[in-house]
This record gives sequence, C-alpha cells and structure tokens, in this order.
Amino acid sequence: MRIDIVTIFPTFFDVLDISLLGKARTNGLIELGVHDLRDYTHDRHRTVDDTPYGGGAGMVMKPEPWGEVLDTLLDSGSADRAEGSDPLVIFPSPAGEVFTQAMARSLADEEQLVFGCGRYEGIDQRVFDHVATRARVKLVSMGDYVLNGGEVAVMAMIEAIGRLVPGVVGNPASLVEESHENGLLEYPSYTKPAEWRGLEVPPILLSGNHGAIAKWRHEQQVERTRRVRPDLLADDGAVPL
Ligand code: JCK
Repeated sequence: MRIDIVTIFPTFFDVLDISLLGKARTNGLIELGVHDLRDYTHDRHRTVDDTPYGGGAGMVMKPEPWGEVLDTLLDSGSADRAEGSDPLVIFPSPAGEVFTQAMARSLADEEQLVFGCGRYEGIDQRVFDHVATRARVKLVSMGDYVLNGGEVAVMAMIEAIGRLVPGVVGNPASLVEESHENGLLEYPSYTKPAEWRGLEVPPILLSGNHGAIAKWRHEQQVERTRRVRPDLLADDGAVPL
C-alpha cells in the first residue's frame, strides 16, 4: 500500500517511523510520502490561508496549493497503475462520515491512499469538488468532537488501517480473533502474577477449562457492552453473534 499525506505540519508524522508501521515500511509493505503543502505555494510568505468569503471567524485554506499538490500526487504513477486501482483521497473533516473499524477494513484493501490534512476552519469547498472529478474522494470524521486540524485524525486512521494490511501486525492470530469479533466490547485480560496487591485473577482463568473460560469471557463482554455501550446491542438488548 502507498500512503501520501499532505499537511502544513510534515514533522508531525515523523513518529510513524518508530511506530508499528516503521517495520512495515522497511519491509516495503507500506510506502509513505509526507508532503508540505507550503512547498506548493509561490509567494514569499508561502501563504496557504485567506479570509472567508461571506465573512465569519477564522481563515480558510486557499485552493491553489491544494490543486497543485493533488495534481502531482494523482498524476504521478498513473502510467504504471493497474486498471481500477486509482487512488482514494481522504479529507478528515468534522462534516465527514464517522470512521469505523469496517471503514478501516475496506481502506486496508486500497493500493493508494492520499490524506489531505486541513487546518484553520477547513479547506475551500472547490478543492473537494474539483478532486472529485478526477478521483474517488471521502470526507471522514474521527468522531463528534472538534479537533484543530486533520493531522491527529490521519495518524489514528493510518494506525487503524496499517495494522490490517496483510503482514503488518506481528501476531496475525490477534487479527484472526478480531475478524471473528461479534460487535461486543472486549473481555478483561489478566497476566501473571495470579495475585497482585491483594487482587486475584478470576479463578476460572486458572482452571484450564477452555469451554468454561470461553463462556465466562463472552458473559463479561455482554455485561460490559450493556453497561458502557448499550448502543452496540440491538434495541431489544439481544446479543449480536
Ligand atoms: C479537519 C480544520 C479545524 C475547527 C468549525 C466544526 C462546527 C472547522 C475531525 N472529528 C473531527 N473533529 N474535527 C476534525 C477536523 C477539524 C479540522 C480539520 C478535521 C481541518 N479543522 C476546525 C472548527 C471547525 N466547526 C463544527 C463548526 C474546522 C476529523 N477528522
């Protein structure tokens, strides 16, 4: 998978070199390009923002630098790209579709993802409208709270997507287990020692009875989900499997 990121804070993504994805990159499983939007300006102040038409607070990102960087990213490699594997362009936005694990799974199958990180009050609408005439475009939100820009959202999305790319996660068994997940919250986990600061590991986990352990873990999942995330259960409280 190839991932390109456009941002006015390119060093924000330096940490990707040392995270989970660092290894995937040395293995060539994930190729990453980080592009400074200001490199696509032509004025001496490298201006990327301007005041909003119609008035209002804050600044809006100008369309021209976005047009130039996206021209470069969408044209480069188009010659040797396989049919039907055109890049998908993702803009984090409070007005986007909410990012989910299902979305991460589907994005992990893409050949090339381009992430456009906005700042200020966002990007001139014509950038989305124009790129949509040349590529598939998605506006994606991290959730119903307000961030200062798209960078943190892109970092989270890349972590969620990257670990689903075949060969990236160290222990594929954990992914197999995840793919069999049932839409419930996870069960509580314990490791040694069996007693710590007066707190004991639930004895069933030491019993060696794998059937009973599986049943207990499922009950824990249901109980937790009902308490913390009842929205994940059907309206009648039925347990999805
Ligand atoms: C991209 C700029 C900052 C701040 C105005 C927002 C009513 C617009 C995001 N889950 C998420 N929350 N926020 C973002 C996000 C924020 C961004 C950009 C993503 C680019 N900003 C900003 C305030 C506003 N309002 C709600 C008015 C933008 C994601 N993903």
